[in-house]
Parts: sequence; C-alpha cells; structure tokens
Amino acid sequence: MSTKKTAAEKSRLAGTDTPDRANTNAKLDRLEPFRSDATGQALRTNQGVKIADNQNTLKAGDRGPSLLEDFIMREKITHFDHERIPERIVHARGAGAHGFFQSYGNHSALTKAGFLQDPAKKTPVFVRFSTVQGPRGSGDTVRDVRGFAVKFFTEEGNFDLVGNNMPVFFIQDAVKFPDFVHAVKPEPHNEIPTGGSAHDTFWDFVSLVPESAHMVIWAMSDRAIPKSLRSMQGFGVHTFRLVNAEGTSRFVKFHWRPTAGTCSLVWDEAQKLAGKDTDHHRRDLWEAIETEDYPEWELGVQIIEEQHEHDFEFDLLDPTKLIPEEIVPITPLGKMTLNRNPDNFFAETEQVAFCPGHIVPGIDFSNDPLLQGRLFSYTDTQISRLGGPNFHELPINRPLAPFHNGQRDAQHRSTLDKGRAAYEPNSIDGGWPKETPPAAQDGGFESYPERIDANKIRQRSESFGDHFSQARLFFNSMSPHEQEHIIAAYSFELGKVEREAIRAREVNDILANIDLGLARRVAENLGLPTPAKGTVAVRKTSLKRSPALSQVNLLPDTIKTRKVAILAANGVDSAAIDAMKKALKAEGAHAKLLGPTSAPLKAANGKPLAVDASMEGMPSVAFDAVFVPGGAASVNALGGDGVALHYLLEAYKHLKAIALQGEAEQLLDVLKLEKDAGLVAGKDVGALTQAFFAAIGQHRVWAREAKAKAVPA
Ligand code: HDE
Repeated sequence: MSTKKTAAEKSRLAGTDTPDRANTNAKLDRLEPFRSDATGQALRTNQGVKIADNQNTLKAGDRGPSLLEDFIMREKITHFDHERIPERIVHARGAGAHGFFQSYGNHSALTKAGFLQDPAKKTPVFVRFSTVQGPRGSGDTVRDVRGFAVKFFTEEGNFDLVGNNMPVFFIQDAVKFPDFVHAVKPEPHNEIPTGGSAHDTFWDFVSLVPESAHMVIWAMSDRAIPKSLRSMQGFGVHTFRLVNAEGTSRFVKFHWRPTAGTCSLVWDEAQKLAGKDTDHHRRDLWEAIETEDYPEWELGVQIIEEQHEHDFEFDLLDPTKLIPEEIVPITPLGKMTLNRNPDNFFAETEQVAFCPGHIVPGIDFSNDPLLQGRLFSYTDTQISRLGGPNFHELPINRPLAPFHNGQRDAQHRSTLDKGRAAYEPNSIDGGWPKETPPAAQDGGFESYPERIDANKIRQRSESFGDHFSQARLFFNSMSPHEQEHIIAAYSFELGKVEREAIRAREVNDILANIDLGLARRVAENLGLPTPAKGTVAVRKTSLKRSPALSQVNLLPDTIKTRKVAILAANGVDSAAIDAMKKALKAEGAHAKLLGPTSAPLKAANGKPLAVDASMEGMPSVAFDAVFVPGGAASVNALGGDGVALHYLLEAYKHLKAIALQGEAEQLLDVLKLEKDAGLVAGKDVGALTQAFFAAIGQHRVWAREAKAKAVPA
C-alpha cells in the first residue's frame, strides 16, 4: 500500500468519527450502503448480468456490421450519452469536502438548535466552495466572489448555511438577481469572458445600480482572489434569527473565520495560476486534507437583541451592509474541521443541493428581501438541475434524521413507502406520520411569530438608501497596499470595458461617491477627466475605519501548512536541504525539491537525490516561498538556467520570502536584486530560518511591492 493511500484512508477514518457517521469504514458502509466499492467484484450490466467481453461490440463477423441486439453495448453507450446534468446557473465551479462541526459549549440561551448545545457532539458537515461567474471547467483563481456553502447534517434535520466569502451582496432585492447574473455572465454574443467581470455588461449594470457599490469594491479587493479556499472567511450575509426554547429571538449575522488566517494571491499570480494550475484551489483543498492539514473555521455570530433592531445607521435587513465588528463583536459558537475528501466528485460535490430554506428549530429567517427570494430559488433550480423533486433522496443530500411524509412518486423516487395513506389526517395507517408540537428540544419546527401589519406594496424601504458610506468605510479600512490593489483592479477591469460612457459613469457616479481619491486615480489610469466631486452628499457616519476588514489584521501567527520550493541542480549541498526540510517540518510547513528536470540529482557528496518535480512542473506561483541551498556546481547551473532565474524573479515579484544559502547568495548579482526583509541570504541554515520564516508568516513582503514592479518576470 502506498503512503498516499494510507493518508487518504486515515483521513477517511477520521472523518467518520462522529456519533452519526461511524468511525470505521465498515460502519460507514453500513450507514451509507450507496458507497459502492467494486474491489473484487465482477463487471456486470445494470441488470446484474456478468459481462464476458468488454472490448468488442457484437458484430456479424469480425469485420461486419454491429448488431442492434447487443444490449450490453447499448446500455453502456446510452448511459454515457446522458452522463451530464446541467451545471448550476451560478456557482457552477466548485470543490467540496466532508468534515464535522463541534460546538464550543452549550448555547441554549441563544438557540434551541441541538447541534449548538453539546460540545461532545460532532455534527457531520459537507462544504462546497465555488466561484460564481464561470462554468464548471473554468479557472479557480479568477477575480470573483467565492461561495461558501455548508450543509450541517444535524439530528434535527439538515441546516444549510449558504454563504459567500464576502459579507455583503450586489443587490438588495431578489427580483434583480436574474438581471445581475445576466450582466456578470459572459457577453451573450460571444460568451467572453469566462470566469471574470472585466467586460461591458457587468460594468454597465453596476454603474447604473449604485446599491452594488459596496459589494463591487469588495470584488475589486484582494478578497476576490483568495490564496486558497482554506484561507477565506465565510459570511451568512443576511441577518438571520436564533430562537431559544423560551421563544426569545435575536438577530444574528453568521461568520466563518479560518484558523489558518485570511490572505490572498497577488493579481499577476492569480492570472498566471489560472493557466498554470487551473485547479489550484481545489487541488490545495484536496491535498491539505490528504496530508492531514485539516482546514478549520470558527463559526461565530454577531448578536443583536430584538429591541436594538433599529439602532444602526443602516438597515439590518439590507444585504448590502455589514455590521462592523467594532460595533458588534463576534461571539464564537464552535469549530468546523474538514477532514475527508469526497469519494466521487459527481455524486457528492456536483449533486449536493443547498438551500437557504433548509433550517432547523432554533434558527429562523429575517425579512431581508434578498434572503426571502433565495428561499424560493434554490429548490426550484434543483428540480431542473437534478431532474425532479426527489433530489433530497440523493445520498449526499439525505438528512441523517429520518424523513416521513405524504409526499409521493415523481422522477427518481427511490424510497419505497410502505403505508397505504399518503395523506393526513388518516385512520388507515393509524394516523402516521403525525405532527410533533414545538418543544424545548426535539419538537416540531415553529416559525418565529413576528407581528406584521403592513400594506401590500412594491417599494424599497428608505432605510436601504445609503449606498456609499460602507463602500467608503471598506476603502478607508484598507492598508495602503490594499488600497493600491483596489485602484489597480478597477483600472484593469474598466480598461477592458469598450464603451467609454460606461467607464465614465462608473468613475463619476459610483467611485467619486465612494472616495474622490480613488475615483481620480482610476480616472487617470483610464485617461478620463478627473471628477471634481461626487454626485451624492456624503453622509455622516460614526465609524471611519473598521480594522477587522483589512486582511493585514487577519494573518495567523504561524507558517503551518505553508509550501516552500527548494531549487537545486547537480552538486547541491544536501545537508542544507536536510536542515531546511527539518526546520520547516518542525513548524508544520511543507517542502518540495525541484530540479531542472524530474530526473534525480547528484548531490555534492555524490549521493543521488530524488526530486519531487521539475521547476516547470511546479511553478513558483504554486508556492509560498523559495529556498536555494548552496553547492557551487548547483548554484552555477541555476545561475545559467532561464527557468530557475525566472522562478526566483517571479517569486520576488509576487512578494514571497526567498532564502539563498551559501553559494546561492551569488544569485543576487545575477538577478540584480537586493536583500530585504524577505529576501535573505547567509551561510548557516539555522540562522537563515529566523528571518525566512518570519517573512513567510507575514504572507508577503509588502514593503517590496513598489520595487518589484520594475522586475520583468
Ligand atoms: Fe445563490 N444561488 N442566489 N446566493 N448561491 C445558487 O442554487 C440565488 C445569493 C450561493 O455550492 C443557485 O443550487 C438567488 C447570495 C452559493 O451548490 C440558485 C439569489 C448568496 C451557491 C441561486 C442569490 C448566495 C448559490 C444556483 C438572490 C450568499 C452555490 C444553483 C436572491 C449569501 C451553492 C443552486 C452550491 C447557488 C439563487 C444570491 C450564495 C440559482 C435567486 C446573497 C454559495 O438557486
């Protein structure tokens, strides 16, 4: 058995360590009989007939025509012809993983939801991360919002928290969603661009719809190019309710915070990765789980007492607003760990069907008009995507809680309902299944009895009217380099917009109302007249900056799980490699040895050295940092190798930590680079690691950014 298989097997076992799923494979198979293992089994048709020849169609003679009676070939080809299902309208590209959620304590004062009561209970989850705009085969690292959808398989039924990696949304009312999506999707005539928003229809729409201003600035920020799926925050976006056993309701905003910290790619890196490793994010998630670097997020809530609903400068029901953490801090509730990769992408990640309307007793909705529309949309879309209303019976969607009701038949029904009475009340089946009255625990679902006394109207509340204050708060809260990235992103995207009137409208009607400095810089980059002032009066707000919004403040205090490339050629000092690998391992970081080709190297001591890949096979964009060990011959070879030099220049340009050991220090001259806080050189590996690891821990050497612009990599 290979080492990889052992790790996969171990993580699979770990993932089943919950009360509901078993903690052995045998138990898992008993609970999930649909997980099919063909090991040791005969090849059979779908009717169970053993197949003798899977190589040849039945023909009239070995050179003759094929025969229609070949039921084996026809069954195989027919099934193949129907293998595809429609991809999701939005969020088509995604990656998923299994795991569990564990509450930090008993939160019964807040909610009666059972999975938040007992720290000993592990609730299984399935998570799907996604991009929004691109089709199923599009790149992972495009500039886009990321979906962050979690299905909790609780004992009281499934709870789906279907969120994003940004805390707000583009529109305020669900009725605008098809307009927004049609605008952001590729242009209708040529289906360009795939995966991105840098085109006319998107900017036409958002420049005409100022309520999108806040979310668009998030989408132009580094948040839209996350480093990995496990380095993203998640947000429920809408205001929800938590309701306790006494019936007390409080408003909440859900937050997921990754324990690995929140950080991003840099734009050039993201673009290169889209070509060099289209699957970068899904690969990273998969490998992290296989190597048992289990990704973790803390679930927390901002809690607002019912009587404080109207205490804010914005409306809690407006999904284009966030509640600054400086105003309402986050109360941690528990932790989610992802520790098992799916067995089958289609059956699990592709067929999982989330719906914000899947809630359990103790959780309830607010009247956010975007959320209200979503409650309808998700089930509706599954009906055409998954072929009928029985998608809840698919293995990945089945609740662990039993389900019985009078719903019958329809496409792909797999439950064999035994009763005679598919209606309620009935006397024929003894009245079963029966309603359960609400109760403190284990009761039937009861909606929060909110009092509503209103006119039936199509109207937006005036309290939804401030579109720019929070976009400004976001911009003001960024560090200088984050602000520069935002200016660059608007300039890049609007630079791709063909119609000048659209560019000018975004600058004058949107950006100038967010921040004049921002608008002027973008106008300058686009060659547009400088706006003199905004078109909307600036509202007075109590908070000028929210440090919690800047990723500078969200870094972890560790280099755990970070990936370091070690560049070497024949004649390398293998002792330096060993010392660096050992030091990285001690910190929980990973190293890969890369050579000019995939062939083994000969170290300075004459011993053969296996490499993990060639430098071209694992480009610098796939790593967090680079180490070049000494050894005169190796360093000489690398110094004359364009691929190696480009590797280092690119890592430098992407502001990564680089350590040059021993003779490798000479490469500074070849590359025409100077040392800085993250470009370190020296003889002793032990001494080097201190500055090297500190720089990796800072994620990027931001102080280098202006200088790195001159580097032509
Ligand atoms: Fe979605 N959204 N959405 N959305 N959404 C879908 O459902 C929709 C919105 C989100 O990994 C679709 O099963 C409407 C906000 C995620 O499978 C669809 C509106 C947020 C995913 C749909 C919104 C999201 C979806 C497409 C405005 C963040 C992927 C396929 C009223 C809070 C889930 C599907 C997965 C998917 C509708 C707005 C998150 C068409 C009508 C806001 C993470 O039903």
